[in-house]
Amino acid sequence: MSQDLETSPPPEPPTNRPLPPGDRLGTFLARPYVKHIAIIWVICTLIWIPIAYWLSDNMGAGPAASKLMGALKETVFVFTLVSAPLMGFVLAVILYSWLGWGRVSGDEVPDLKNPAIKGNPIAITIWTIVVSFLAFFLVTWGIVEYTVVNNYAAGSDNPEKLEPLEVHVTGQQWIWSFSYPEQNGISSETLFLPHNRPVVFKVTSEDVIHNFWIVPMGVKIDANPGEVTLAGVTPDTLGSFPIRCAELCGMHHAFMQTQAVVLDKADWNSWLASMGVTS
Ligand SMILES: [Cu+2]
Repeated sequence: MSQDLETSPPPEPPTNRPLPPGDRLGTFLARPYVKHIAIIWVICTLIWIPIAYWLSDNMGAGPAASKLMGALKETVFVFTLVSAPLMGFVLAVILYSWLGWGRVSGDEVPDLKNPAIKGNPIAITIWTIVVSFLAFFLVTWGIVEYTVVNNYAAGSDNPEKLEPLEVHVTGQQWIWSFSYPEQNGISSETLFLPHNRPVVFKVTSEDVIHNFWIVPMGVKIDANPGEVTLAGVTPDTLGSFPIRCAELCGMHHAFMQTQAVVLDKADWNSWLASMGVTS
């Protein structure tokens, strides 16, 4: 028994102990799986970037129909882009764990040269600086973009400095209706808007909580019974755009949809004339 122990010492079990002092980073980088994970990391990150662009470009039912929506899409893209390396790293570790390490089985002893990177001050410092920089960048971007979006909502992107058009929006189970107090109070169940003129929506509800959402314009605000909420946008694209209710409001919530139609000056005036408003 004692002879056995002397001739064949038991193998050291797999360990998570820190690396011994010395060139810890060099030893870590020299491990074979570090190189493999790094390669998969780069590939996953590069694959994620076009996917992020596609997702941000296709959110909100087609191209942006206002500068406000353009700014929102840009922010979604930047945030996704900045998170791409982190996402790539997580995917790389998952893939390598599955395909690389997954083959260790039975009584095979795992490679003992792979203890964790615990206690490596260089790695901890790099990681802390990178994460702090990313967090600082995202907070700064968020604050600046919040101001930009609010200015757009207030009509700062209106090229001719026109007075905002006021539109009253009322949600009820399960339709939207719009009225135009400055145009003799005419009303409609399709939202007609003039091109490149800022609009202020005063939004309310007749019954339960709804949410007024002009998807490609980035306008989205609760419609509360007994309250008026405000939203604004300058539509900068001619055409017809979906409006949805974005708050579950009962049986036919999913059908609480209509259209916003953005008209050029001549068409806007003809629509007003067809409603009996003379300018
Ligand atoms: Cu609804």
